Amino acid sequence: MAQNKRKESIIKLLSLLILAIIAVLILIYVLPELPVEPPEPGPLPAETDSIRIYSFNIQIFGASKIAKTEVVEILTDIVSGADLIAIQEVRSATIDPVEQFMALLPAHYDYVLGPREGRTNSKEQYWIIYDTNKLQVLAQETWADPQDLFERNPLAVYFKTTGNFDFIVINNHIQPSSARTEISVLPEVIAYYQELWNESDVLVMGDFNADGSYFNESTLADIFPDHAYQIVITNDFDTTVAAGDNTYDRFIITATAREDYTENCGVIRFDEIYDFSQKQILPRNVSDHYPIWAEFSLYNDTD
Ligand SMILES: [Ca+2]
Ligand SMILES: [Ca+2]
Ligand SMILES: [Ca+2]
Ligand SMILES: [Ca+2]
Repeated sequence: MAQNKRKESIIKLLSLLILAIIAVLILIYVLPELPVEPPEPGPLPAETDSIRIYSFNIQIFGASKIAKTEVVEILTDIVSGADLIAIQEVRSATIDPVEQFMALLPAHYDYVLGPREGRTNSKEQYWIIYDTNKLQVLAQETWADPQDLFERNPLAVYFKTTGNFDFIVINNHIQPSSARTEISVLPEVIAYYQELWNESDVLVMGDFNADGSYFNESTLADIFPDHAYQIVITNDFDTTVAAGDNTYDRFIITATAREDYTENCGVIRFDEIYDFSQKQILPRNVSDHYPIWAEFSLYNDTD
């Protein structure tokens, strides 16, 4: 009997020992392999192996806007969160407001400013601000618009990054009253710059006025079909500060940029990010549009 009991306790001890060894092995080999939940994607800060590209209709940027300190504080904060931001609606007879704003940004930001565009006295310029620590301009051109279809001819800029990602940005402010005509020409503009610069990745963005009474948004995918493009800012986003729900602002990429796109995108709700109850200004004094953004890997490009 006593011998049986000793046998039992030895078996128990051995089982415990084996369990302990298995537990240690699990700790050493299995746990480190378990996937860690990725952090919630948010607009800030960008990963170091990726870049955040914004588009923003800044609404009548000129001497009056640069004089509003609280507005400028929010604008510089938004722009500082971007690696590249394509801005629409610079309206100024002089370059002074642009230079004053640039002087408020960290010194490693530089910019491209397009010519004054528009058929009437009200002229607008496209403005692209970018982080020179990550990006370099290879070429730039304003679309010549041979058939005079655009109120404001799109601005195309060819960028290369510190990674292998190189791409073309096309910045647009589509005229609301001829939204369908102008948007329909964009694939032709895209194809032209793809050939000119031998670069297939094109990011087309801006205030397209592609919703509401100006444009039937359900037809956007007919102009930018899925096999050739990805509409990143889809019809369900609200890009307007006003109470209505409209996707006026758009971010569309060519198919070859899918490999570069990290699937992170969004709208920057500055009316929720900043505490306007402590300010003398309202969100609509900043702009009537929210900035939109999408994130791209610096190292996945194959073309
Ligand atoms: Ca490329
Ligand atoms: Ca919509
Ligand atoms: Ca809205
Ligand atoms: Ca690519």
